Amino acid sequence: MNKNKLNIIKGDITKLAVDIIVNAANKSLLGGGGVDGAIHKAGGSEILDECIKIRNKQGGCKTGEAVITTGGKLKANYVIHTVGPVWNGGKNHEEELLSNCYRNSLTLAYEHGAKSIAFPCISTGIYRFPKELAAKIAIDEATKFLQRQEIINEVIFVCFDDETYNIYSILLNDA
Ligand code: AR6
Repeated sequence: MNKNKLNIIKGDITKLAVDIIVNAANKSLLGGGGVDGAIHKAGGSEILDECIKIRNKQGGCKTGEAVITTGGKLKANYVIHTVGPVWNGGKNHEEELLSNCYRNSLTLAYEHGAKSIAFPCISTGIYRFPKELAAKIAIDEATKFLQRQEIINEVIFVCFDDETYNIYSILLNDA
């Protein structure tokens, strides 16, 4: 039932025409490399301006939490910026914190009436979270969320490389 609401795409998240895309940001909210750099570059300065306002108000964003800005020049209406955990061996609540990223982002998307949302594979780049474990957490949180509401009807996992795409394909086929 929920399975066809979960989709995977290989490619660049900045190109997607969905209601909301999620950014794998850092606590400063001031941009960075990886998908964060790509989103700010494609979306333009309006996104950074709103990030700075949020930062001035609440002092950045804690790990596992999420904030929302305009999508600027992107096709997406909004960007949700969430801060994934840095993988440090797995004994520093990394799994729980990554679950929080997905759950808090989905909650914020729901509150903004989004029907579709696309996620990058949070924490699996510069922050070194193991890819398969991260994919299991992402699928698990999205599945649980989709079961308890009817506003969001499409969650897309955007995989940037073949290895990640294959991991999600196998996990979703087995689910
Ligand atoms: N579209 C989709 N996925 C992408 C794109 C893109 N355009 N570019 C990279 N990825 P990362 P993190 C994938 O490193 O590990 C930043 O500097 C990438 O292959 O972007 O959460 C922030 O400011 C990987 O699978 O994010 C933070 O300081 C995934 O996106 C830090 O990196 C996440 O990789 C966050 O590290």
